[in-house]
Amino acid sequence: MPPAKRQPDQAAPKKVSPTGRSEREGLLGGDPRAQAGDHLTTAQGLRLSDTDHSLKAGPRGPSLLEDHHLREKITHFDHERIPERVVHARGAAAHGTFVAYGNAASATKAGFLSQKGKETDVFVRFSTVLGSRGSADTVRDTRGFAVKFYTDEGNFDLVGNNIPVFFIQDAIKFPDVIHAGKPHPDREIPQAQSAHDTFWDFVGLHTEATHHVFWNMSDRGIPRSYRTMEGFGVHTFRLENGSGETVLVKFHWKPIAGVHSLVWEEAQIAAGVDPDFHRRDMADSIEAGAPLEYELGLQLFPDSGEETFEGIDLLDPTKIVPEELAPVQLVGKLTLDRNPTNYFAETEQVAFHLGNLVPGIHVTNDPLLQGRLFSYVDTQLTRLGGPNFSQLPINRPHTEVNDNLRDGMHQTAVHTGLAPYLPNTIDGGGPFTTDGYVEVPVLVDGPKVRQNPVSFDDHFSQPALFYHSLTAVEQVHIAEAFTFELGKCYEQAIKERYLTVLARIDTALCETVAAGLGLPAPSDKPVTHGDVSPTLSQIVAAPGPITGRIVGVVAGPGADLAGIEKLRKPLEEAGAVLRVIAPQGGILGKGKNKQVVERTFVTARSIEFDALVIAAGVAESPDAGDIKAQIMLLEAFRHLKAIGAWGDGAKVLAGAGISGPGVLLGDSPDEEFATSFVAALGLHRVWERADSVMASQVPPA
Ligand code: HDE
Repeated sequence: MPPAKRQPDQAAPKKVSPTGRSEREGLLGGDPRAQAGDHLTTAQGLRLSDTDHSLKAGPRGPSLLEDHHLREKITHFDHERIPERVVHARGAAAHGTFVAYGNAASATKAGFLSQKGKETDVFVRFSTVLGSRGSADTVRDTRGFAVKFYTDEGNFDLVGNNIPVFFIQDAIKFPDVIHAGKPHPDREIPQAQSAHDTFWDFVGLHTEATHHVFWNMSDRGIPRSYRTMEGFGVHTFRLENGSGETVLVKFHWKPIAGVHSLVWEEAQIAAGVDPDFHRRDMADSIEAGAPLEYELGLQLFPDSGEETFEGIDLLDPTKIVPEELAPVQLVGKLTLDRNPTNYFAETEQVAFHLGNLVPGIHVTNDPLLQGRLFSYVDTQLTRLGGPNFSQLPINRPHTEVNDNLRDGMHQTAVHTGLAPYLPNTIDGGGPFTTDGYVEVPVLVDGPKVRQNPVSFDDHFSQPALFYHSLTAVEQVHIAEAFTFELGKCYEQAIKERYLTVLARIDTALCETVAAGLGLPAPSDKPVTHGDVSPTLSQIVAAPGPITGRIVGVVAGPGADLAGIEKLRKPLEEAGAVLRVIAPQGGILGKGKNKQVVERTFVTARSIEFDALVIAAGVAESPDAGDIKAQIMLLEAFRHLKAIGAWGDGAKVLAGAGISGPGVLLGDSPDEEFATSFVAALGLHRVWERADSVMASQVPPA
């Protein structure tokens, strides 16, 4: 039975787009973007002849209240802002497609996952958690990784993070952890940071946060780009296949470009030099035709009733299941290849909700997940101003909606019929509830208590597993991060208390941080996990893809422009971008080797390049020793980036005192030079250099 029809005596608003385009023009139902017409009009479509002067009583005279254009323009402007998200306010998004490999059918009947080759539209919003909308991208924080799948069976939202565990086990603690992490209520500082007293006060007292704290203090807290971040659904979900069999699951996003991070000093510099570092990287690379790519992976566990796997409580969101115990099975690919057209309409107004589920995917009793099922719709009511946010273009399902929900602020649907209630006879008895979503009839039984399962009391074994699974250089970064963050606290007792937490994880780590703080290291027996999970380390032995990586070539008048052109080819073929840096802007040379200067010594900073190369021919230039260029090279060296030079470019490096591992020299930018450069970039950093030049510390002697 189709939805109730409009009666012959009824009219409805004429079908026009929000900007007045009519169906007759063939535009409605097509592209919903864009203003209509070339003339400036009021919101009512009245053409205007002047928008620069208010209506006044004479050229010098007071403005007149009757100036409807002035009032409309200012009034609308006054209301342009909506409340920012209470968490994850700073974000950037992209459109894309998810394609299923077809191997998930035995686990789930969800069509978008189970049908081989099935393509589903997606919108993905990445974010930081703590900062305000205008805060910097590269702060140390967890990143949101929220995916809206517009499936044929309704929207499915996978609202995850780039860290697989959470600070708290129960949703009721969310306001506490966020109040502790947000700026202090008196002076509203510091912005977008966890390096302050209230955060460390809370996590020192509330030790179930320890595992998440360790991930945040690791390199995961400062990703290189959204392209190089993993994503996690965090909670355990339940899948159901076509035969009604169920299995428990943890969702993973695996970036094709590998998992890579910034180093701390780089992140700090970027926060000032380019606060839009991550969103710019994503938008630029999509524009340049280098989409962001990830594979969706499932870790499956038998749904045997206990909701544990190898002794790990699957309902505890502070625990992972190491991939060595339950491999991640890849079931589809996500490609983000289109930038939004309008930040506010799409990225700001998108509304995710954990309860947006489709048949074949179900929630579990994880108490963190359960509270989230309430929070996301609730928060949109304030943020998006009423209950009709699902009608906003970015939130609309790409399937039929017949929901019996009516009226409310900003209602844009013109519903027909008389009976938005069930049961009814008046509208033919519909809409009907056959073939719909059915919850798995899991038995719910137990006394009414405010308690956690006993297994939730283990706060330390998994942080120990995480820490001991990392390489030495990654462990050093963790020690430096704790020393920095606790060093920014004023209260001595808070630092001392956190050292007692570190003492439970690793004695040497605790001693290093204590020494950095100038405090005695408490002695306690660390917990022993006794195992490691090598997949937790980000450092790879073999070079990975270099798509989206940026190589800066230092040039200038007299530089070997043909050489630059020669190097550009293999780098671009591998998906990297080459940018020419010179003392001044403009164009170098002419003809086929002509080079456009994209950055000057004034506008360039090391942090925007993954590697630097000095072209032959610049060594003799008076600008070769420019202090800004030297700082750029020294920073890149300190940040363990590949650095190269051909011909007399080597003299510039020698002049800056740069030599050692990962400094690649050649006579010309020939194939061998390019190959070694691509390989060095593929390893992300020159980790061998870390021993002699600790990334966030002193410059080389
Ligand atoms: Fe969220 N979270 N969250 N969260 N969350 C929000 O919803 C909340 C949690 C996550 O790009 C809010 O629409 C509670 C875990 C992401 O628009 C709010 C709890 C994970 C985003 C909210 C959690 C997340 C949000 C704020 C504890 C990872 C950004 C604005 C039970 C698995 C989505 C909004 C976007 C946003 C509540 C915990 C991820 C207030 C109560 C765990 C990626 O509803």
